Amino acid sequence: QARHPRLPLPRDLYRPQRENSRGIELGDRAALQRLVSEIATTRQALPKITSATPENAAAAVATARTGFVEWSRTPAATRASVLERAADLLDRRRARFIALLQDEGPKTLDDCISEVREAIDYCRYYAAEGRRLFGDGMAMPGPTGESNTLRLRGRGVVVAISPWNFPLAIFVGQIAAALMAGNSVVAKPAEQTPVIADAAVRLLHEAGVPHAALQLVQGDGAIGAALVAHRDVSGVVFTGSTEAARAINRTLAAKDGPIVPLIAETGGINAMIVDATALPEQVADDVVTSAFRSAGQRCSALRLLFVQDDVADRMIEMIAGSARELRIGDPRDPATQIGPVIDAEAKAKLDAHIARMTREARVHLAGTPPVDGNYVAPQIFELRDAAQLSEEVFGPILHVVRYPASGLDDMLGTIARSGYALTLGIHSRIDDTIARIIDRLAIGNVYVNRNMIGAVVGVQPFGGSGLSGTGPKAGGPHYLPRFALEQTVSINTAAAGGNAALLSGG
Ligand code: UN1
Repeated sequence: QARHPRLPLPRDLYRPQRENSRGIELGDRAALQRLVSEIATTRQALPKITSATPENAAAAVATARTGFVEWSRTPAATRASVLERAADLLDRRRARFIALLQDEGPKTLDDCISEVREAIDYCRYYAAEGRRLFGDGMAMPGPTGESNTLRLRGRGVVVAISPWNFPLAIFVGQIAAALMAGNSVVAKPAEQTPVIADAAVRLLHEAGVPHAALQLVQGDGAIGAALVAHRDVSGVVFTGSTEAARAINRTLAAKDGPIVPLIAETGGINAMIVDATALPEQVADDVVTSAFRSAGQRCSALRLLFVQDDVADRMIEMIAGSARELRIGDPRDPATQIGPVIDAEAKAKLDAHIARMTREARVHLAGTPPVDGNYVAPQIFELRDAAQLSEEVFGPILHVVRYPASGLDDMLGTIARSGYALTLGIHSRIDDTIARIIDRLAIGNVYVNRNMIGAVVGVQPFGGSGLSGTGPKAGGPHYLPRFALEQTVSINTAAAGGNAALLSGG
């Protein structure tokens, strides 16, 4: 240890504040208890939702096309007010949405509280950004005698395809952005979570989004593909698998007619690097949160942990010890920390991976899940080589690889070559090491000496590149413009009467 600097230990572990907007502090027991009672009273049986036909999908695009005309002419400030009203309604009906997220999600109470808050944050953030960007346009300084303005305006009908793992936040976030930018939207939620989507769309309509400007189309990937292939679609925003994003790209590329942009956020084999100077307690806490929270069903979750070999035994032991303590069970029980995975198919896939890893890797933690339900208990496997993990495994399964002090550059090469570039964790107390890693790896979201999930809207813009997506980052300043067309207007202001007021009130 002598070759590492001696640094003071922190008094407490750092846990990022998730409560970034109004609402329950997770530590406030009384408020939490009130919320839990309210959730119980609002709980209803989940209604059955039927899938759309391809004809329904085509009709939705046609309706959205007419809806675009009125909505795109609605002043940006009015569109922003509608989103703000939606945020207020979500806040007021938080208990109802939490019940839906617990039942259909199925998500833990902590995850539900965070998710409703994130949906609210998206509405408010895009409303605020929209007021700033879509108001009067940007005056471009130039020669006298003319005015030059760069304006943003809607593209047309945007198809929004969202995942089951954030059935409210990402669903609402995509729609809010597309609407704020002046588009009409045809939303296709994941087929696993139709009820939450249905409730969210009703709320947006109630908040003032015209029905024709927001159409909901329920169904599986084939319905999504039909929407993407429709000739009257002007943009696609997608969150889901890398494979599905590729398929969308191929469909868009093969279409006759206008070139249609794709905004995609996909998966990752997200790594965390822990060197010998890292603080073990902080590492254990952050690894457990990053790998196992939400049952590992976040695209941001940690999959591959690289630990410097001289501290690896101790680190792994501490991580396994903390993971063993996690409470796994019914997501409606407020004490539950890990709920079930999304469905039987997901569980079967994860179980098959666990069986393979049990044969091919060293087992450090092999939890046993409750028998009834789609539960997968946290697992920790040590690999000889990072190449043993070649694709994203979407569940509470952590893979560990040891690296020698001299092997940092090789390891960075391995991470870079994976082609995924979504999230990265670094635990080190050597600034040069941290800087070298950040510099070498063009990964979308880098988290230093903290956990690597739960990006906060407007604070930690989220998204990656390469196999992890196209950008721009959700919840960041460049997101809305990508949903819009740019229009440069150059006016001769020296002409009789001048035309300087032409663009006001946009
Ligand atoms: C996803 O899981 O599809 O930072 C993306 C986070 C979340 C991840 C959302 N914003 O953990």
